[in-house]
Formats: sequence, C-alpha cells, structure tokens
Amino acid sequence: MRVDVLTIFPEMFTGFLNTSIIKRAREQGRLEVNLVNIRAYARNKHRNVDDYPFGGGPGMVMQAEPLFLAVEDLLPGGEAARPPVILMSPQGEAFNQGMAEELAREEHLILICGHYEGVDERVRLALVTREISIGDYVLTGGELPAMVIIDAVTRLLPGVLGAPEGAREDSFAMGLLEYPQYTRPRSFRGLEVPEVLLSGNHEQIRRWRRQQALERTWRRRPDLLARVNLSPEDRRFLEEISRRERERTP
Ligand code: 4FV
Repeated sequence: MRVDVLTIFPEMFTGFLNTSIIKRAREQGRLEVNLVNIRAYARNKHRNVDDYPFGGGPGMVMQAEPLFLAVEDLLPGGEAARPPVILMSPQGEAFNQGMAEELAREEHLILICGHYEGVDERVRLALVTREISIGDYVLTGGELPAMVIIDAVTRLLPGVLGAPEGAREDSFAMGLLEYPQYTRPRSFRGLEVPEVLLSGNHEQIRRWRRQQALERTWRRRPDLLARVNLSPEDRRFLEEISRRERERTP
C-alpha cells in the first residue's frame, strides 16, 4: 500500500514511521509512506499556506491552491482509479475498525492533514473524496489522526502482523471488546491467572474468552452488541449475566 501524506509538519512522522511494526512494514515493502510538504506548493515567497478567513473571525484558514497543486502532482493521471483523497477533520465520518478494514483493501491513499481553523471549503467541495474524524475533540492538526489511520490500516495489511489475519481475534473485528489477557508469572502480588487458561482445554478456553468478551462488552459498550451476530449460546450467557445483575442490584 502507498500512502501519500500532505502536511506542513513532516517531521512529526519521523518517530512513528521508524518504529516497530510500521518500520518493519515499510522495510518489507508492504507499506510506502510518502510525506509531502504542502509548503512546497505555496506560490508566495514566504511559502505561506494559510490566510485570514473571509467574513472575519479567529485564526487562519488553510488555502485551497497548495493542496490542489500537491494532490494533482501526486496523480500523474496514469492511475486507473483515482485514490481516495481523505481529509482528517472533526466533521468527518467516525473512524472505526470496519473503516480500517475497508481502507486496508485500497492500493493507494492520499491523506490531507489540516491545521489552523481548518481548510478552505473548496478543498472539501472539489478535491476531497472522504472526510474522517478520529473523535469528537479538536486537535491542533490532522497529523495525529493521519498516524492513527496509517497505524490501524497497516496492521491489517497481509503479512504485516505475525499471526495471519484469520487467526487474529481483534477487538471490534469480532465486534466485541477483547477478552482479558494474561502472561507469566502465574501468580503476581497474590493475583492468580484464571485456572481455565492453564488447563490446556482449548474448547473451555475458547468459551471462557468468548464469555469474557461478551460480559466486558455488555458492561462497557452495550451499544456494540447490537452489531454482533450472537449465537444461541451467547444469548443464553447474556441473559444469565443480566439476570444475575438484576438479582445483585434489585
Ligand atoms: C481532527 C479530529 C481534528 C481540526 C482543526 C485540525 C483539527 C485543525 N481530525 N479527527 N478530531 N482536526 O481535530 O480528525 O485543522
């Protein structure tokens, strides 16, 4: 996968791109990240890429032209399909695991990192094909959201993570929150690893983990349960814990 990132702070990506799984994916040639400095497309001697908002108001707005020129320079027109041109912004679609899986099927992504109060609306109207938000809060720039998306997508690329995708039971991939994980030592400050995990009985372990994921989701994110295809066994278990809960809190 190729990811072009349009930013005025390419240095923000240095550590992220040269560490751990992202670094290895780039070294393996499974991920190519191309940092594009938007200032290189500013047609004024001070390389300004922002200006005052028409109609007044606080802050500055990122100008349309440098962004259009940068994207057009990335699209030599040879490419059959135009890649998604994604703007990170609080007004975007809420990013989630399903969207990460969708983007991971693309060959090429162009990510635009805004700054200041935002970008000129004509960027949305005539350049951007998708807007994505990583959460309902306001950041100083789109760089961290771009890293979040690259991280969530890269780990889904074939061969990037050790275990083949099918074997992975990511939170949200199953639609549920992840079950509790334990590792050595068996006993830590009086806290023991659940016996079932030491039993070697894989069917019992599978059921325990499923029930733990169900209960954790039911307690912390019941909204997610609506989107999970629950087995009759799952439903019985959820009815059991909600009955127990009702008894516990009459
Ligand atoms: C943001 C978010 C975000 C808004 C103005 C950058 C900032 C500045 N992007 N999810 N939340 N962006 O806060 O994606 O341009």
